[in-house]
Amino acid sequence: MRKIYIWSGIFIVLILLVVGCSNEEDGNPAGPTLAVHITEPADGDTVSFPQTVTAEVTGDEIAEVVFIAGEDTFATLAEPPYSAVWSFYPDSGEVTLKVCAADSAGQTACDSITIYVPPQEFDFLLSQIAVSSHNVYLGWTKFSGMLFQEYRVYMSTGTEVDSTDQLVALIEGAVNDTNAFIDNLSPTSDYMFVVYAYTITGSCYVSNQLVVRTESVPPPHDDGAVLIPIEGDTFTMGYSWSSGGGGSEEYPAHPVRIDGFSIYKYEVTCAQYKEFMDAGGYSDPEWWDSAGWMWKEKNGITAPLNWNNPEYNIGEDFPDYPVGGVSWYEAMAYARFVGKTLPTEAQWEYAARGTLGTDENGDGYPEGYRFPWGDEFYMGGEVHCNYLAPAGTAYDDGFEFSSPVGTFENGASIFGVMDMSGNVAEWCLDWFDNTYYWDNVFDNPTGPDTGTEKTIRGGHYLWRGYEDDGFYFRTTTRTGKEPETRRTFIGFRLVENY
Ligand SMILES: [Ca+2]
Ligand SMILES: [Ca+2]
Repeated sequence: MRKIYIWSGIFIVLILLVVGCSNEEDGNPAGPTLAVHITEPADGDTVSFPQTVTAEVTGDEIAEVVFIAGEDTFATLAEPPYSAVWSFYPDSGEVTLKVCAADSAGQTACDSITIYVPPQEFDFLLSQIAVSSHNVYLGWTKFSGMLFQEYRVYMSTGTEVDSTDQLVALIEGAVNDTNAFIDNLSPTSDYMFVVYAYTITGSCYVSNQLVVRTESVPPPHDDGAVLIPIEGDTFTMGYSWSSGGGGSEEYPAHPVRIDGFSIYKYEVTCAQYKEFMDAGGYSDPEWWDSAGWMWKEKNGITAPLNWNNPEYNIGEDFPDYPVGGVSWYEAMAYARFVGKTLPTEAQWEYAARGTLGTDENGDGYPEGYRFPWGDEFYMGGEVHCNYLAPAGTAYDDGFEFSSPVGTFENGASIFGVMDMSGNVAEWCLDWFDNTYYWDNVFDNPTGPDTGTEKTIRGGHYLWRGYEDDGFYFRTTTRTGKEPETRRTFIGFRLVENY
């Protein structure tokens, strides 16, 4: 009997406790206790990637659920379903997989399991995508299941290659870049390459050793261009005219000595450029430098901007028109294709302004012309170049966009070079620097050693000139654009140096 009394007493106490809890809930609902249970994968499982991790989370007002593998948080979810994809391989071995939840009251709960990551194998294959006489474009396996933080490409001229050899490419923090362009190689030579790939946890994978034989140097292509020889001389470069103003980047006028060279009479035409395209110019690394090739690859460039777009005068239907829509890289690739180069800014300016006129700034050398054809934009009341002017007026040149090269015969420079002002603006070889003239480089200046923009000269068909007497079409006008810039109104011509 006594035992019965005792149990009855405990029973009564329990009922009181439960009732007491119920009363509290009415005033401040706390809901079910926060709890986390990982349902996929199971404790002890061997996982594969990508691996889906799922958890059951119970509780009230769950604020966030965090998924952690080892030290790495790979997902944070605010709402159910609490399921996340663990994408990247960690190092092989046992890994603690943890899911933690927090509610709005600040309570937390976690569940953790131990899973096994098997050793990962992938075919880390290094191969040659393209090769020329002086460079090679390499590519290797892209393995999206593993997070790489660094690729290192080593090169050797021996029979083995490893990480003690010359490091020729270092790709950091860019897990998606699995290419390298190695330049400055010798023709018809054997090179051996290997790639070391480092994961974010420091593991290293090593590719196969790849032997590459560079090609022989191909002969330059003959594009049939008319070249005008220009004798070496000293001329005034930059701005010094007392009237008409000028940009500060044109100051100061200074004497410059130029060696003799030949320059294209016309801007490079669409017909000429098509020969480069038809010869596989865009897929042959022979004609490209590293920056240009990687820019082209990254952007999938296979033709000039608006090539064969009937709204612009660029493409197969416009053989006699200047090619536009080319970056500085494409202009340089074409130049190498024909064994020539872009003019230096000094060569360009000399071919445009010449050595006639007075010595206005007293440096002992004539000023040359303000425009290729003379000192007045509308000399003789005529239009001398393709620029932008209202249609149907006396200023109109008759072309909305570009015009066939050499259309404006009265616009020739004293050397007979055509379209130096107007039609398409023209890339030059030099980096652009608006204070470069203050360096007063006298002998064959080639511009600053580095920069962010390449020099562009001559003005183009979308620049106006009728309101300001052709201010932007003067032979001294300078501007610059990043080498990757492509505009339908920017083209180029070339020079041959002796
Ligand atoms: Ca025009
Ligand atoms: Ca031009």
